[in-house]
Order: sequence, then structure tokens, then C-alpha cells
Amino acid sequence: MIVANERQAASKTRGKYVVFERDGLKYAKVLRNDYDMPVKVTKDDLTVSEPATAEKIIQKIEVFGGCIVKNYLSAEVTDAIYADAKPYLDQDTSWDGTFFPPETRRTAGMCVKSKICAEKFLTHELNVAVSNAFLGREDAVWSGDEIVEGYSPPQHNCTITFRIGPGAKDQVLHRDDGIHHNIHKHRDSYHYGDDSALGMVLGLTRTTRANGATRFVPGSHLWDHWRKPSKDEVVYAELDKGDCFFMLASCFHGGSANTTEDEYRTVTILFMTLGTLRQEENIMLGTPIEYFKSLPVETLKLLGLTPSEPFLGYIDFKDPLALLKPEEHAKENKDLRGTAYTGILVDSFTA
Ligand SMILES: O=C(O)CCC(=O)C(=O)O
Ligand SMILES: [Fe+2]
Repeated sequence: MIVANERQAASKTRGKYVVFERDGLKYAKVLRNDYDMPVKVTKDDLTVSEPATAEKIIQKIEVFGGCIVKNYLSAEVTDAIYADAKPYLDQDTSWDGTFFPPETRRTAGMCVKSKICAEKFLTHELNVAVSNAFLGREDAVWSGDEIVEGYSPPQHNCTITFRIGPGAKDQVLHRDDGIHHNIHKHRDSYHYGDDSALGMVLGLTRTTRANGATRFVPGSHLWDHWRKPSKDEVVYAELDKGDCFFMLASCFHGGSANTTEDEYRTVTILFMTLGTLRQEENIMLGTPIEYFKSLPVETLKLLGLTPSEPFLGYIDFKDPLALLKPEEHAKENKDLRGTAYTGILVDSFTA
């Protein structure tokens, strides 16, 4: 029976908190959940040795949920990305709400506002490799007499530049995969398939504890949904210009207070998500198609302009690349459905 006013949507959190109002304020009660003590992790623990490889980064992320990569992009590239963001940051005003302090400026849509951001940051080989590891999905399903195997590649979710000005207070600690209703159960070790997004924080300036470096709760990717982080569990992911901090969207994190007199902390944060999910920002609407035609095939695929097999993301039942890059597409010409095998029922694989 459906109770009046109760939403009919499925929920994994219903019944786990109790809401009430007092003096015009809304409260939610949840059970305290402090089943294990924080392990002290340092910035050095999070940093991979140079030269960074996808394997080294993946291994750190499995353990800590995050990983710092030194010298990820050159000063020339980071300066160019900053130059593309600056006019938008300068025009931005204080956020209407409490999620960002009034001193923070933002600009979204960086992969269409800055071609170099799309070509060098989004298309970085380590983004491709690490995102595929955590967010690529490959599954097979019966379709008639065939077993059809489909690969769903990771895709762009959003790319935003954040500049935190002097006087800003801490941003609250939060998990970015709340947007995907990703409800976590406690894990003793990393479980592939749990995550819906992966972030990369690129330092466009030096970021320090004093000027607002992203603070991060190591290991929180393994936490139960209701465990609340405390202040002493955070590590400041301090970066030099051009360094990059990889972080699963299941980790608690936030921008930090800027206690300096005159330093501006600027980062560009790129998020990738599952190829089967809606993208956080809609960069297609309002961007001339010529812009997309001017990008390399690999960048277009990372933007999500390629099918997730089977059948997601077509245009007139064709791969979007057939429209944007007809010649290069003709060389690949893959079926939207995936790879089909004739299915054979057996009683044992060894027979
Ligand atoms: O500015 C930062 O370091 C983090 C920003 C952030 O986490 C967010 O806006 O979701
Ligand atoms: Fe965030």
C-alpha cells in the first residue's frame, strides 16, 4: 500500500534517517557510525614516484581513493588553460547559496571554453588508462541465440575551474557521487564496480594548506554511506602548478579556507563518469558543431560522442562520429550493438 505523500521512487536510504522540524529548522537524525579509527595518511603517501604510470596511480587509488601525480602537465599548458578560464572567472560573482564561500569564482564547460583543456587534460593518456580501469564496463548478454558483448567507455562528466580568493572559509566535506545516488556499503578493500565517477584536480597555481588546497579524506571511498568524516581525518592535497590529484568521486573532500592575504588558489577539476550515465554538464547545447568537428577523434570519444555498447548515444542509429568525422569513422565502422558470438550451452567449460 502506498502511504499518502510518500514518494514511489526506489530508495536505498529510506528508513535510515528520521526527519523533524524544530523552531522552523529542518533536522535529520542518523545513527552514529564510527566503526573504525582513521589511519594517518600523509601527502607523500598519496604521491606516486616519477615517472608516473597508470599502474602506479591505480594502485594508490585502490588503497587511498586518491593519488597525487607530480608534473602532470607542463607550465605552458596549465598557463594556457588558466588564460582561457580567466575572463569567465573575472566575470563570475558570488554563489547564490552555501556550497561555495562568497570568495570562490567558478567557470564550468572548460572542455568547450578551452580547446587545450580538451586536447591535453581530457585526452591525457593517464586519464584514459585510469578512467578505463575504474569506469569502463564490459558485459555480455543473451540476445536470441547469440551472446553479445558490449563495452561502455568512460565519458566526460564536467570540467570546472575554481578560484578560491583570500578570506574564503572551508567548503563542506562532501562526496561528488551523490549526484548519481551512489549509496555505499563498507568495504574492507577496493571493489571494482562501486564507483560512478573519477575526478582529476589540476593545479593552475600552487595550492597549499594556507591558500585553499583541496582537502581529502583518504580511504573514504571504502566507507559506509552514513559514516561522517571528522576534521582530523583530512589530508591537504597540496599541488605545485601542473601537478594533478586523482580522486574517486566516492571520497569525501572539499575546497579549503584561504587564510592568505593575497593568494588566489586556482584548479581545474575534470570528472569522468560511466558511459551509461547522464553527464553532469550539458556541453553540447549551445556549442557550435564546428567546435566538435575541430577536435581529434580520441577527444570526441572521451567527451561521450561515441556509443556505449549496446545502443547508447546514437544519432539516427549511427555513431556520432559518423557525423563529426565521416572519414575516420568509416575506418572503424563498429556495430552499435557490440560483438556478437554464437552462444553454445555447455555443462562444463572443460568439456
Ligand atoms: O575547490 C576544490 O578544491 C573542490 C571543489 C569541489 O569539491 C566541488 O565544488 O565539488
Ligand atoms: Fe566536490
